[in-house]
Amino acid sequence: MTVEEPKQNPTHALYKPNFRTERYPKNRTPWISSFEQYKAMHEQSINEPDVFWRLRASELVEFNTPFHTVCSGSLSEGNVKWFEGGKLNISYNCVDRWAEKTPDAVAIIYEADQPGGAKSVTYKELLDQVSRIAGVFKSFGLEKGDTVAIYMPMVPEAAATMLACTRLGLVHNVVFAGFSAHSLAERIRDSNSKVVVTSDQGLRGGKIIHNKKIVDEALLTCPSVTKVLVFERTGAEVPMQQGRDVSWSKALSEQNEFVPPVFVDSEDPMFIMYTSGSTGKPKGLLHTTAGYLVGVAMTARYSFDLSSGDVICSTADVGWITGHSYAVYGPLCLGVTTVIFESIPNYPDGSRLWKVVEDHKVTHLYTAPTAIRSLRRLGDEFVNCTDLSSLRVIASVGEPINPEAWVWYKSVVGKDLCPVVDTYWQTETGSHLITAIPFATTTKPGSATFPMFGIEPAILDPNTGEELTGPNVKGVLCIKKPWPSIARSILGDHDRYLTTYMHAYKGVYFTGDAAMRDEDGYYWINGRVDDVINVSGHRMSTAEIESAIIQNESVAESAVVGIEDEITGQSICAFVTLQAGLKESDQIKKSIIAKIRSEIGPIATPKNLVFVNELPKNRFGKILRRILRKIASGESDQLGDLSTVADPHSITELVARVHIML
Ligand code: 6R9
Repeated sequence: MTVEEPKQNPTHALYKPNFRTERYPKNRTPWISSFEQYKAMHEQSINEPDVFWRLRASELVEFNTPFHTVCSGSLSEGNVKWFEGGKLNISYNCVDRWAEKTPDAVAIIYEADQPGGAKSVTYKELLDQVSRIAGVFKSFGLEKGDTVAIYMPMVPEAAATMLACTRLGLVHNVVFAGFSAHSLAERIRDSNSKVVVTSDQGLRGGKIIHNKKIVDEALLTCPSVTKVLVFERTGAEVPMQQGRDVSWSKALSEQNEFVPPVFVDSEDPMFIMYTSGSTGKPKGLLHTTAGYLVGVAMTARYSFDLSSGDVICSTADVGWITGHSYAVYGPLCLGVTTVIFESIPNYPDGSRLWKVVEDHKVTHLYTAPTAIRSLRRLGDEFVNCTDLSSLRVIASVGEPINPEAWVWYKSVVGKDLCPVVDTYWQTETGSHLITAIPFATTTKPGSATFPMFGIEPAILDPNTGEELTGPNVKGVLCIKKPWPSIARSILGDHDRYLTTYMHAYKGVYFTGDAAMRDEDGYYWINGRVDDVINVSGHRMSTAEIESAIIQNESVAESAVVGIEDEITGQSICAFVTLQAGLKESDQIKKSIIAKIRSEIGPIATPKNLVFVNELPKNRFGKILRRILRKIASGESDQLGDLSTVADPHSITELVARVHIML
């Protein structure tokens, strides 16, 4: 693949990087300071992957036993392996080696939910805590390969728990503490987790979340769990089940021996992360050790231009892949400081996130378009009353960022002195796929720009699977070659892994996203092509929400679609038909919504729920979501080809109905 500097294009603004005029420390140069350097490295990563990755692995990660093979296997066979023969330990790489070298450097700054409650954890202190937690895990009888579920608020202890798992070769399964007891139980059972680590309660935006209570409820259907370690976040009295539940503070204080890291094989499982696919059942993506760590460390270094002394604040919860890769493992593997932000960007007011930047002298901010859009709406005063002069790189992730939000981020937050880095990637990919390089790439607002090292994208015709080469092409986005941090499987369902990602199109990895490559070779991500809705960067499957709705006895059928939303990117719109003879009521609506919240969690609450008499279907009875999406988006005049609709009259009625309701 060759990429060229963009031509001046009147339809897009171009932002040329120049670290000498931006806020760059005088005594440093960026890791990559020109587009030529990016191009040369990218070409090497594609043409001589062995040379490129051997170098990166040796620069970024310490192996206890060196690997003999850089990469083997293929995407089409779904048997990719990286750094085989090597042995390493993740917690050693992220904690011990910095605790030895720079013990008093700050590893984590904890910004608690209530402003003013910040505290710092040095690498030395982090090592002590990780070792103690590992000691507690050993006392529970956990052994290499066992799985631990983590259902915690955004506190340093959550990161320390993940690191303690990796210290012993345990597999962690972090579940976002906003998921319901039902969703948590499903993930604990599917992963066969033996231990759950949680907190008495959580605090988010001033609201109490009853984590322990939710865990107790989930465990009623999880016989595999023998121990629950309960971190005292608020100190509230919570019921403790004798023999099963263990107090964090008590158990950790009883540990008095240092627990050394267990060196594991490069391809040993490291963690499972559940995400929504196009069917109702969430997928447990399995990531392995060396490839993941090399991938996140490499991207954290180059996509963000991170070095020791920097302070990164990634606002994503550790329950999402972004929290794993760029709040915990990437930054700590590089020995930098990471801010763990427990609250939400607008609590108690719209300047909270900016205050965090000011208070902790954050150099790198990584957040989602939905946060950028909602903070923008609150007005520039909230930004301008804070001192953001520490910021050097501002980045975005989770969904396409619209050019207006991008330009606001660049000018109002970055004062036109910081590059905006829009990073496109997925739970499955472990680390960035397409991203600007902050001091090398000329950016266009709304484009994720160019492939990261080792990534060879292809745009395919969705129907024929043929690669569309050249400029100005639009199709489905695939990746042609394996990269180190790609998920190796879906837990317990390798066939689903193969069919979803590897066999959808021949010989390539299928992302599930549509994309366009413009005349200058820039990539523009256009969103999902499958039945996945992305609300504020949270992936949810339509099928999962529909199956929660259908559990209500009054409901006959339902269809859920994602529609464009100014703030959250997409919002959920649910169409519901009731059983014959039943009349819609507020009460039914409320109970459907309550069910969705308890089955999946509050994040899956539909913004609109519309009762209709009939859903549009084709002659085989398949619901025509395409039509519902158009109607819900107010585009009833552009319904397109209706020839497949079984009963065209139903559409007229539906349109009239929806216009009254929405
Ligand atoms: C990291 C993460 C993945 C899906 C992905 C795509 C969307 C993520 C994006 C983006 C446009 C970006 N997505 N980043 N779309 N521009 N910069 O978000 O992982 O939760 O698995 O979601 O999110 O649709 O396929 P995950």
